[in-house]
Amino acid sequence: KIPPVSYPLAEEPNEIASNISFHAKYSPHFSPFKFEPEQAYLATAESVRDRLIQQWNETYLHYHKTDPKQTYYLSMEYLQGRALTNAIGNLGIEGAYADALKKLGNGLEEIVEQEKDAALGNGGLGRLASCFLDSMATLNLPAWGYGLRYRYGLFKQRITKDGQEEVAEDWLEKFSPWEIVRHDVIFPVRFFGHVEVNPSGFRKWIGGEVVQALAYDVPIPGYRTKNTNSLRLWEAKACAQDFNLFLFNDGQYESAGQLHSRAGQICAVLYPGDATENGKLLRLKQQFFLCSASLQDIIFRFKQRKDASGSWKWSEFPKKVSVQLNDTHPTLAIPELMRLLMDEEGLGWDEAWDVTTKTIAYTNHTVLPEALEKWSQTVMWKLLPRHMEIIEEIDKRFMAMIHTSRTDLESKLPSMRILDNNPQKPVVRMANLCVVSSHTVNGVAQLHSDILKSELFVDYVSIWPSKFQNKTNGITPRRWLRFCSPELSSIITKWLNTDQWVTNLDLLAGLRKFADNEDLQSEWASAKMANKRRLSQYILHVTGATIDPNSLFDIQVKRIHEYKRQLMNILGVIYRYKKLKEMKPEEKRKMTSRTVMIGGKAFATYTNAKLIVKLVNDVGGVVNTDPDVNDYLKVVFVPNYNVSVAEMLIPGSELSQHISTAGMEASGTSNMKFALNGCLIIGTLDGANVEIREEIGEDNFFLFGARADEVPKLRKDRENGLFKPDPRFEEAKQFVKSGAFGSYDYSPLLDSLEGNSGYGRGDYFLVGHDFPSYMDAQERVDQAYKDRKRWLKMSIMSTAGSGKFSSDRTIAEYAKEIWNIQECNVP
Ligand code: DL6
Repeated sequence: KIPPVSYPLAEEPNEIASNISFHAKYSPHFSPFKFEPEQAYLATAESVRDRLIQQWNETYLHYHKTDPKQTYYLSMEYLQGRALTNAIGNLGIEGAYADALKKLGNGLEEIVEQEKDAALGNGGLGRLASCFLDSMATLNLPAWGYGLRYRYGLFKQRITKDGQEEVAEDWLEKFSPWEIVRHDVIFPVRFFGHVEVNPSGFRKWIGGEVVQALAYDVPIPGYRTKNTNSLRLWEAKACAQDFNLFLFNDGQYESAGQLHSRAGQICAVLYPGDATENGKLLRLKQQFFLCSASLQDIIFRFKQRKDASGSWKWSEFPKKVSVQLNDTHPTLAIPELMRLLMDEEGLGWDEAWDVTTKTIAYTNHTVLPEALEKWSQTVMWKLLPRHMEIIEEIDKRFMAMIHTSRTDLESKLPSMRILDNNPQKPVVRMANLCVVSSHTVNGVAQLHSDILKSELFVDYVSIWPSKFQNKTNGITPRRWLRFCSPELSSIITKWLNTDQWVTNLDLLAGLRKFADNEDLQSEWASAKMANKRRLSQYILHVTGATIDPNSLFDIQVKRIHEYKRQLMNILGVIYRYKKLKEMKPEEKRKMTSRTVMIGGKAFATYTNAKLIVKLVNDVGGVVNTDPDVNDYLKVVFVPNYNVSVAEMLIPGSELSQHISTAGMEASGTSNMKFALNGCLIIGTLDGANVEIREEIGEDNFFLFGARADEVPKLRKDRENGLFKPDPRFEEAKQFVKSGAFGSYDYSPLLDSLEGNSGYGRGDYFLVGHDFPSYMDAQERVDQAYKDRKRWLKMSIMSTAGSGKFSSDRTIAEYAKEIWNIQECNVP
């Protein structure tokens, strides 16, 4: 119990200014007497954090006292982005802080720019987790996130003459004010070792190497609510006694600190390269580290709350705890919960299995075969021998169930089993383990969930039909409209006559009836133009390219992957460039002027993705310096795409490309962010595009390409030599081959579009098949853009139809239909 403190939280600008100065003076991070933007940012952040800590403590105490059922979201990735704008926005104190900073001689905009993105994620899956945290707090749900505190997170992307270069992103270099280390929250996590059986048959995992998991908490404030939840990030460390003083004094410095250095590797980077055995082992260690630390913490809290209320039973655990696995990365939570319950708490198999399967739910985020995790049994036996015993037992019992009660499925068992015992390469199939052991499995958009039920998990559906659900993804309207586009937000508030849309996004539908209104259209156009100007400045700053805010801003930003088909985009641009070069001046003048922006990171070892980055940059280098076309076309590669870059790009966008091969993008979430910001979509019927199109109306969506159910036949046709390429496609490829964009060897990329079959060959992603309809859709875009009134109407309709895609809706569905948790308002 801390004695009462008197620390008035400032309310008005003068008090806030003095509070910021207090932090600059008494919690300085630099030499004294400096108050430059960097220091001002840290002092401001600490002043905001004081408030959050107060709400945070009250939230924790309230949850502790009322002991509601709580959800724990386990994710290897979070893309939190910057926290300051979000925190003051959610607390409703932007104005007061802006005024206070002005009094101190600083602008809020400049101060927020000082913050580095917390980039502990890779793409949509990580950002989804962060949007979910925002919604959980806003909906007053007792729900926490668990993750890892990567020192470098995902790499920083630099663009050089050779394309992408990866550099460590040191977001913690100069201290993050948004995390608080909890020295009292620390759990041991074991690796390697062996299983010992005592005389009474009890099994125990002993020996090996033990590291400590230390908690760092990040406050997650809800929008205009007192509830402030936690994101608990684990850091791995070794103890002082693990440091070998004897070896050190003997001059063997590296050996002396070996355990410390091994512990340090666990949270060094997200997705370390896994081409080597060492790399694979490290990834598995990371996954287990997250699962073990989080479950020990969850069990500790369960017992602590129960101890306060008297007697309790383990059967109550699923009534108080729900664990959501964000993809298969945290699958080891299943055998770890079984182990903790059986070996540490003394439960029998049946009781432990009952508790585990009632507690854990699994979200699938991909059907791509290479992304469905399979771990080598050899590596697993080495690192986690007790868990492998448990997994074998789950597999054995699953087979026994099929043999006794579902003999019709016996022929399917080889692919349904958790263990694939192929003697060449025995593996554990993590998705199968999740499906067998979770009470609920969900996909992330309707089409994706349908594919899970009809293809990937079809055989399990016949055993457990009600286990499978859909939860279409969503995005937080706070970060992705209210804060990143304040101008458009004010217009929406004015026309809807309420700002309640920020927490009830369905209200946006009220804009539909004004979509033709000239006043709204003109206000809308000027807000979009202000955002385009701001974006143009940014592009100039980061790339040196001058772009015209009057041109159509056409953006594709996402991880670079062949299935996302950035290659189709750039081939389309190449064709456009070639045609512009061939046109007479009067023909050119009829063309819609475009600025095409492409951004995204390519995984360090993914050769073709890196080649795409290089090609886009090379095309930009030629097009942007060609006076023949410059008034009509610019091509920019936006470097180091991350959350704060997205906050700049999306409000200024007019057209965005979501053009994956149908059936391959589970959902997509940037499509939702763009549509919410009044940006029109050119896209395939894939992932959440399908639902977006339904909501905003098919007239407001530029559709093209094959449907998911046509894809298998198209691939077969291709294998049988039945594909006839469109001349435009051939011309674009030929232009690259001719050396128009330099002499770099693009043949691996171009070759992937040739041939008849195979993943990565034979145009598996159907770029050639979809290219003509893509180009036709682009033609429709050009025509629509010429009709300003029509375009503005479509833009307003996009925003108006985006209500469904609030993560508040998604999280409310998870809470009701999967987690069975209720809101718990902090009084
Ligand atoms: O559900 C979030 C996000 C989806 O929007 C994307 O469509 C999907 O690709 C992504 N999945 C992953 C998993 N691994 N892979 N590939 O990142 O999840």
